[in-house]
Amino acid sequence: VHPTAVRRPYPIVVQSENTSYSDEHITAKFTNRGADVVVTDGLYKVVPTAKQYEFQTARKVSKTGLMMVGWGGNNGTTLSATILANKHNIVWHTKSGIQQPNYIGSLLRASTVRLGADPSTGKDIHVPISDVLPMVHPNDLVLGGWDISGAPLDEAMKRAEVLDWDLQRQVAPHMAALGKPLPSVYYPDFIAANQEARADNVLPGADKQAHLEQLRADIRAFKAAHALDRVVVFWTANTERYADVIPGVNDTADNMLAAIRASHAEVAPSTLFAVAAILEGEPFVNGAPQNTFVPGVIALAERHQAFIGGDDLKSGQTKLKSVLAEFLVNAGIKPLSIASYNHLGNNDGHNLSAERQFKSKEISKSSVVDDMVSANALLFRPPQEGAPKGSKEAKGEHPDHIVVIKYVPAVGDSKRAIDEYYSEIFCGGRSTINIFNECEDSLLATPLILDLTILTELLSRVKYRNVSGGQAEFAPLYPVLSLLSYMLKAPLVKPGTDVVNSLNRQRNALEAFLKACIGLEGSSDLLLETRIW
Ligand code: NAI
Ligand code: DG6
Repeated sequence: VHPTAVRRPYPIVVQSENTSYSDEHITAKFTNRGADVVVTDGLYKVVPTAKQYEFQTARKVSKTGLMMVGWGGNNGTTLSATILANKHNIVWHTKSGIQQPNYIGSLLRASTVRLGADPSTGKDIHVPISDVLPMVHPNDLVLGGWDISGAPLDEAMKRAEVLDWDLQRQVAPHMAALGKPLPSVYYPDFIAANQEARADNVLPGADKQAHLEQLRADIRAFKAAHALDRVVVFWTANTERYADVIPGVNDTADNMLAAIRASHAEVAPSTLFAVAAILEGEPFVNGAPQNTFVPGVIALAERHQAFIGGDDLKSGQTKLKSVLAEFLVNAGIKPLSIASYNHLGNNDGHNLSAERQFKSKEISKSSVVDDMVSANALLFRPPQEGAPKGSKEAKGEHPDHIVVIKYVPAVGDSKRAIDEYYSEIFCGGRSTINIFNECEDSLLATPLILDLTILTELLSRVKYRNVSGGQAEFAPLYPVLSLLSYMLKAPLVKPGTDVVNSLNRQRNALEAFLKACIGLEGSSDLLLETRIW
C-alpha cells in the first residue's frame, strides 16, 4: 500500500495544560494573537491583542457519503475509480511498468506539517496533515450522485478517457457495481448548448419546487440506505453561466425560497442543489466557478447553520499563479502583465467554449492576484478616494491580466497551459518568465475534491468558544468555510471579510487552525532556537 493511502489510528498526544482528551472530544485552549492598527497622518499606532478561545473536536469521524453532481463526468468518474483502485489495491501496467494506486496530489494525505523538534537531536518532526486530527479516510467515503447523462459509471469512466486502460479494465466491474447516476436537474439555459446530447437522464417537468423536493429526497434516501452520519454534496458538474442577482428574487433567504416556488428563470441547477443540501442540514461545496452562492443562498446557510464552500477547484495554472504572483510582489518586483492561455479537449473544455460559461471561468481565474497587488502600495497605486467612479484612479493600479481558454478536442484531458509574467525590475529593467505546463486536468482536480470533502466533514465536527468574549457554550464554526480556500480559485468568505488568494497564507491558515484544535500555537518558521546563542 502506498504511504499516502495507509490507514492509521489517531497518533498524536499533546501533553499540555491547554489540551485535554475524553472519549468523545479533543479540547484545546488557544490564544489568538493579533494587532489593532490605527493609521493617522501616516503614523501607525499598534496595539497587540490576545484573545482566548477554546476548540472542541468530536473524535468520532462521521460515516460520510459524497454525492457528486456531475458524477458521470471526468472528475466524478476519475475520483470514483481511483478510490476503488486504492480500496481494492488494484495495481496496473503502464508502458513504463507497474503502477500502484495512491493519493498523490492530496494536501491532506500526501503533504506534511512540522509538529516540532525531537529534543534529543533538534531535528524537525513532520506528520501527514491527515494525522493532525481524526479525519475520514478517502477509501471509506460512500460514493453517489447525479448526472444529466445516464451512462453507467463504468461506461462514463471509459468515455472520460483519463485513466490507463489496464486500470480501467480492472476497476470496471467495481464501477459497474456503483450503477448509474441519479437523474438530475437540467435547465439548458445554464450550460453550453453543446451539452444537450448528453442530457438523457433528467428530472421531468419545469417545476423547480418539485425538483428541489426530489433532490432533498435523494439526499435523505442515500443517507438512510448507507446509514451515513454526513453527506457532502459536491458540484463537479459543468460550469454554468452566472445567474443574475435580482433584488426580491435571490437576495435574501426567504426570497430565494419564494423564487424556487415560483420556478423563477434565474434559479440555476447548482443553486437548487445548494439549497437542497442546506435544507437537509448537509454541507455543499461548489467545485465550479459560477455564482451558485447568490446572497439568498448564503443567508439560508446562515439560517440553517449548514456548511458551504466554494468556488472552483484550483488545480494547476491558477495555483501556480497564486504562488508566482505573490513571489514577485513580495520580492518587490512589479508584475506589469500576466497573460494566461490554455487549451484542452475534454468535455469541460467543450462546455467552456461557449461564451457565457467561459465568462464564469474567466472571472474565477482572474481574481487570484488581487489581494497581493492591493497589499503592496509601494508597487501598485491604491484606489484614490474621491476619484470619478469607474476611472483608472478609482480602481487603483493593477497588472494587465488576461485569461484565454481554447477547446482542442485532440488533446483530450491533457491540458496545455502557457503563462507569461512580464515584470518591472530595478531601475527600468524588465523580466519575462514563461511557464509551460502539460498534465491531465482530472488527475489534478480529483485529489482536491477529496481534500475538500474530508476537510468539510472535519470542520463540521469542530466547535469553538470565544472565552474572552464570555461565550459559555461551544458553537459550530461560521457556515462559509473559508478554511477550504487552498483548494479553490475564488474562495467564498464570510460576507464583508477579505479574500486571501495567496497559496502560502491559505495553507498557513489551515495548518494554524488544525494545530490550534490540538492546542499547538506559534510560528514554526521562527525557529528561534536556531537563531540565538
Ligand atoms: P465534465 O464535463 O467531464 O463533467 C461534468 C458532468 O456534469 C458531465 O457528466 C455532465 O453530464 C454533468 N452535468 C452537467 N450539468 C449537470 C446537472 N445540472 N446535473 C448533474 N450533472 C450535470 O467536467 P469535469 O472535467 O469533470 O469538470 C467538472 C467541473 O469542475 C467543471 O465545471 C469544471 O470547470 C470544474 N473544474 C474542473 C477542473 C479540472 O481540472 N478538471 C478544475 C477546476 C474546476
Ligand atoms: C481550462 O482552463 C479548464 C478549466 O476547467 C481548468 O482546467 C480548471 O479550472 C483548472 O484551472 P487551473 O487554472 O486551476 O489549472
